[in-house]
Amino acid sequence: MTSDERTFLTDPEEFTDVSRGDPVPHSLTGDALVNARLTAETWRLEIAAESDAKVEKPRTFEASSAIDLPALLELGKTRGVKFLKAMQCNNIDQPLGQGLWEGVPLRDVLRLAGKMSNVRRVYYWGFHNNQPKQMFRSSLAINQVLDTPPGDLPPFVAYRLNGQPIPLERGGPVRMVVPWAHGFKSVKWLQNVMLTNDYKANDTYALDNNDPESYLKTAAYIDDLRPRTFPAGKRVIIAGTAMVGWPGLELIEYWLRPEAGTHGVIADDDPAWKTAQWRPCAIAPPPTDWGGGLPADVKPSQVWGFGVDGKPKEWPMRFSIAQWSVALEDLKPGGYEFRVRTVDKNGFAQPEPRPFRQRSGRNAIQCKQFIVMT
Ligand SMILES: Nc1nc2c(c(=O)[nH]1)N[C@H]1C(S)=C(S)[C@@H](COP(=O)(O)O)O[C@H]1N2
Ligand SMILES: [Mo]
Repeated sequence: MTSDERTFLTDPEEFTDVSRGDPVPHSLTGDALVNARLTAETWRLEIAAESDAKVEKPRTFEASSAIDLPALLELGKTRGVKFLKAMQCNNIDQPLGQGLWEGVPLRDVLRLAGKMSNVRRVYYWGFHNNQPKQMFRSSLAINQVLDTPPGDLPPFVAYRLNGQPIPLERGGPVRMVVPWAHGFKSVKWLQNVMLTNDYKANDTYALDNNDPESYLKTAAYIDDLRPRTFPAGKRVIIAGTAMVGWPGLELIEYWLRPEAGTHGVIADDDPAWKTAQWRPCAIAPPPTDWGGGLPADVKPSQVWGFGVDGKPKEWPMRFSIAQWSVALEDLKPGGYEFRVRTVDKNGFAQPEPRPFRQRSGRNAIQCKQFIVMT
């Protein structure tokens, strides 16, 4: 997707899908879908406890006491939250899509199971068949579920995306949304919550050398250049996205240099990094008409991060996508290398402060090459 095609909220159908399984759960139909409890009528959420953790009123499939969708929606009337979040996989460059997610904080849902004790972590997973390839679990420390820093949002159990029921492909009827985290914490087709006294993460993603706690990184990504050859004397426009992660976003900068014949690769210790001239990119302003950007029945002031005046408190907003662009004028004929980086609110320029290439969020500085013709 390029910046011309990208809308502020991504059509749920247009998200990049990375779901596991064969067949993927969202390909089920008819009775198989009903048996999987993946329709609005059959969906249930189990809350139980294991390994010395206790819960007063377990809500289980077996005892027909699991929570159903009407109960969740009822809770949403008083406890509901609305949140703009970009889904960002920690192993894929561009964000997968951005949505307005609505749901109920997990801590309020847990109250439906009464008192709990001896709990250190919360494990959760969604519908899966018995193939190990389809299993997908995640977990949170109990304090991440119960406490929230002022001005932030807790993990929540989501049932609406862009004002509509969450489609099956996006993990509906009900999906977990962990505001600060990469996509793998936001488990789709959520059906099980297990309170545990275990202190270890059980995340499926950890098995593949991923950091199971990796908070969203702030990082910029460049849209594919189509074409990659430009006529001389014509302005060259380059655009892309930046993920505004846990440390916020201060600015986005680009560095343009003549092609150096290394196919756009610069070693980490190359002195060129030290003399690079970084210049600011333009960041797209908030949509002027939020009424057009948000579902009809949602007022901006009801959404996390907006003030009572209906304006975003900071821009770009944390956990969403910033769109940037650069207009390059009067370029001499030749080959060029174009790079872009973010600087976060702590003053760290990408790929700092966590330069690890993968497994805790992709944030290597990207390079796109192009040619200006004679
Ligand atoms: N049940 C389940 N939930 C899942 C996954 C999965 O394979 N199964 N993939 C996760 C990963 S790795 C990511 S990045 C996001 C992607 O969300 P999306 O498909 O809505 O774009 O879903 C997460 N939730
Ligand atoms: Mo992912």
